[in-house]
Amino acid sequence: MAKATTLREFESIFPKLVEDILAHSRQYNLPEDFVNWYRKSLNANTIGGKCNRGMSVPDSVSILRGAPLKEEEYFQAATLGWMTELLQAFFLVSDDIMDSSITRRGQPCWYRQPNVGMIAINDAFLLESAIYSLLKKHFRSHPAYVDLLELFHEVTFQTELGQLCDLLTAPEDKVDLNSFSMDKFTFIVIYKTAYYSFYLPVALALYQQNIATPKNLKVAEQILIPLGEYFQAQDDYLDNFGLPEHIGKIGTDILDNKCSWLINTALAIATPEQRKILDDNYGRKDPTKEAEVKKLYGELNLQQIYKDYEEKRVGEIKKMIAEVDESEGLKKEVFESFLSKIYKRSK
Ligand code: GPP
Ligand code: MG
Ligand code: MG
Ligand code: MG
Repeated sequence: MAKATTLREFESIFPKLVEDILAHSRQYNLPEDFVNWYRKSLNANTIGGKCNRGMSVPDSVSILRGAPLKEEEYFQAATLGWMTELLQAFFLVSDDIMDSSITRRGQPCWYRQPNVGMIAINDAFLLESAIYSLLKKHFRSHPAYVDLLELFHEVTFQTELGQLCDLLTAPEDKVDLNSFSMDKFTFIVIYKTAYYSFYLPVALALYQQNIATPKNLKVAEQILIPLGEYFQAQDDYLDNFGLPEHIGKIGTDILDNKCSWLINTALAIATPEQRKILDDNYGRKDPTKEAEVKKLYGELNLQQIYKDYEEKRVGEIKKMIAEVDESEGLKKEVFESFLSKIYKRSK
């Protein structure tokens, strides 16, 4: 078994990348005050998470190589990992504004921090630009440079489509629980979460190793998309049942009228009386109404239903992993390692 990277090891690469990004901004004679703002935003929004996505790139690369990575190889793989974390930072800063969220990673959301406000929108764009700045600096001469560039663009587009569906199924002023369904949930989460969180890190590792054959990419997609679907069901579960001090964020899905895993599961089993409680209280910007829904979620025993769903899903995913064809250099262990990072997570 290849040795997994540690958060400390992975984080030790980031300061160097920040300096690369800032050096790019200095090429345009950006005044030093503004360079400092950019540095602050890069550090505040990219560091401090679990880095599961980012660390999965060096972890996958070392599994694919079947040997520990030399310093330079680790740096390359970790750089691709940090690019996925920058993409995530760009999405989270934006998502927290759209979801009117309060906290993220145990801190006030970036747009709620002193003197930031809507400058956060431009900061989100700058976090995205940082990806391409690093890609050019470190991968310009890699044979897969154009593929890597296209992959980031495509996955960003897919995520934006998913976010669009997430927002359009959750209008602020009109609650209609009939418009929700598990099929809609599935579509939303595949696009808003699974591609960038699961497919992207493994596809990057395959490109970096020059083994991104059409077959390997397809197999990776077939396993990682269901894995991402399961991950977002967990996120929705934790939005209500997780402890804010533990998950670092305060759930907003009920207040925000989201087409989440919990509401879809509740709708499928609610009695007519319980359905009325949901119709009257879901998606209203009112903490008392939110509490009614939370109470009902408990009464419906959604915790146990979620645990059963988790076991079933993970069983199916393990079965798919067991069938992976390793003939073109892909390894089952890439998927086993990713699954083990999220199975039964509580944050
Ligand atoms: C997670 O949804 C999805 C994203 C963070 C993608 C956002 C995409 C954009 C194009 C901005 P979520 O709102 O459930 O996440 P969280 O619970 O972390 O707020
Ligand atoms: Mg959100
Ligand atoms: Mg959201
Ligand atoms: Mg969520």
